[in-house]
Amino acid sequence: EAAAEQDIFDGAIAADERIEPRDWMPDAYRATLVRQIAQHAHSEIIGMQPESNWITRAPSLRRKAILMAKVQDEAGHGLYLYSAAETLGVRRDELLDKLHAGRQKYSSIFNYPTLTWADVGAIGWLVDGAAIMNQVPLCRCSYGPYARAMVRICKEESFHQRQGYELLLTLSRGTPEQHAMAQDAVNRWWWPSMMMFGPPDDESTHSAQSMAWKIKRHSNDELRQRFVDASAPQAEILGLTLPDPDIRWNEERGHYDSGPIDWTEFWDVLAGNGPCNDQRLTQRREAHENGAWVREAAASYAAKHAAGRGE
Ligand code: FAQ
Repeated sequence: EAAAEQDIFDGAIAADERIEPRDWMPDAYRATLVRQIAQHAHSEIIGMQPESNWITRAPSLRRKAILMAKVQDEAGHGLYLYSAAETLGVRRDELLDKLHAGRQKYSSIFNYPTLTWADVGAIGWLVDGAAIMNQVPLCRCSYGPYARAMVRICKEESFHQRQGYELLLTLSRGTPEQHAMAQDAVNRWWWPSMMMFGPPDDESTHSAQSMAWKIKRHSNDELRQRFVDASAPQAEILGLTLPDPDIRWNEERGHYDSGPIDWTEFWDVLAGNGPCNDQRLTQRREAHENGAWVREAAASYAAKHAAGRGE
């Protein structure tokens, strides 16, 4: 019978059909989805911290309203993604406990500091730009709830990317000091954004299996190349330089070439030694503890409501 179930699953994957929560699936498929969706959800909520650092210091009411909306969108993305993970039979509080204990990862990118207002622009342009490049193909992921969650997330991410681009363009065309601030932010965020796509293909432990299961549709290096190809001409329009002297158009390949990435830095950040790892996790744990009364009140309200209906 197990063999028959495996055949049905394999057939559905081969036919590009969606796997749904009640369908039989291999344990390893379920485990890899829980791992990836949890990491993704954690990234969204940890990712609120670097930008929220600037909400109180946004330079105008308009910029402040935009930034608040963006950070709230990220909380929303976290919620859709935790819900998608729950359809695989895990509980949200278990996932949060693992994040708080440092036993589940979140994206390396959120362990870097936001030093100036221009960082908000660089995050929108580069970090959200990289996120979209990686996430649009996830709308076609073989697991239904994850794929559907990604559709709305991607629409919101593309708005985020444009607000960052517009912010940087404004700074770049501003005073020489503003231009320099924009350039400095791009210098600091470029390489960490390149690392968001994950290790090179020959060091990516999960890629081959995830691609066979159609969870991932493209390899880490393929998506990274697309990101360079999209970013190089955008940088020119912005009047800013990407901090990689090897970036140049390669007529033969039909792609931009780029220079080597410092993978030691990437693995170091994953090991917990990035500039802000401790700060991000501490702030997250504190926020969770400070929110305990809200969870208790909600649970108690739900219990009272259920009792009132005689259920
Ligand atoms: N950071 O075998 P692979 C956002 C880990 S966007 C940390 O290649 P895989 C939006 C990987 O987990 C950011 N860890 O792994 C936003 C694995 O470790 P494990 C979130 C990384 O899964 C913008 C090991 O390295 N986006 O939040 C990273 O096949 C602005 C080996 O790697 C997503 O999560 C990294 N960068 O490919 C929010 C997208 N890269 O689990 C706020 C969904 C790799 O064995 C503000 N995820 N690792 O312990 C994915 O597409 C994939 O999981 C990849 C990694 C492509 C990230």
